[in-house]
Amino acid sequence: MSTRSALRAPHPAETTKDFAADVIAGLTAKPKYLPPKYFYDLTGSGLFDRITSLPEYYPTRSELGLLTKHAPEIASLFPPASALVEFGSGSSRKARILLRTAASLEAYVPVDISGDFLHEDAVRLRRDFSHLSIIPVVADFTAMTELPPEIAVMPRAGFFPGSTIGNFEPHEACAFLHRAGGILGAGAVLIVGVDLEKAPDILYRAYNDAEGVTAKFNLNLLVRINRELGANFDLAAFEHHAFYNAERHRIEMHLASTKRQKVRIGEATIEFRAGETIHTENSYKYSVESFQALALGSGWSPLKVWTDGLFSVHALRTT
Ligand code: AVJ
Repeated sequence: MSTRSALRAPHPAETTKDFAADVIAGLTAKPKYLPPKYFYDLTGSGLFDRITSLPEYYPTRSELGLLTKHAPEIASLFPPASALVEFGSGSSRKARILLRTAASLEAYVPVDISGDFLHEDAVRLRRDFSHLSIIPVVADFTAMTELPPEIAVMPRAGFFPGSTIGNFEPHEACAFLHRAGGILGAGAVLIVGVDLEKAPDILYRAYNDAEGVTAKFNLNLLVRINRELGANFDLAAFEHHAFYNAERHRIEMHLASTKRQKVRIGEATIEFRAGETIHTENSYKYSVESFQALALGSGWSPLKVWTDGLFSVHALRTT
């Protein structure tokens, strides 16, 4: 059900040591921050799954609707006999919509950091799409530099749904698009899902749901730090804050300390002022035009875009 990670265990490469180092670096920085990739432990992935079906959280529903409605047209843009490469495939739920429609595809290459999940999913994909070569790649898609040799001679299409690109700073999104163009090669097509800028109250509600699932998802980072790094965060002394920063076109999520307090993480002690926050996530929002401009500056020409007024799916071709 999730865009990027149905229930999955952390990748073995994502060691406790990296986690500890990233947490200490983020919490000793000014202002304090934590990398959003750490949201997705088993509990966090489950909470994100629940977010995707909340009435206020429109992106997943919108994108699934757009992919379903426009699948034939999207599939018609894939080069003949091509391989579809998905960056951060999770459960492949969205790719399946395209795989069902795109008769011209020869291979599907889901790239994900979670090997267990990927290999389980590959078994199901081979059963459901017996005409396709299913070639899972266990990798951090932001660090991936090459494709499997099996698809070396095939033309490629790329797929990056879920508005995961919104987690990147715009300059990082540009760098990712550049690298994706290099990996996919000349003549490649990229299908990318991008959440749209819209009335701030709609954005606000999508990250401040009535049931409090997003708050739980955000606070779960502290639960995870307590459990995995032996910290003593008092969960009752931190609050979920999410708001739209219109100037920077992004939703910001923070965890705000309700009082002056000290928290111990292993050997380290971190001090909080009353009201001080840990910045846990940015979710950038684009207009159709601002995303097309970003793509053009990153080696991609806009081919076509589909929107429902809330969310956009872009088709790009390497320039
Ligand atoms: C998975 C990064 C697209 O930004 O909307 C959902 C994550 N955070 N609710 C998003 C998220 C809070 C989501 N992305």
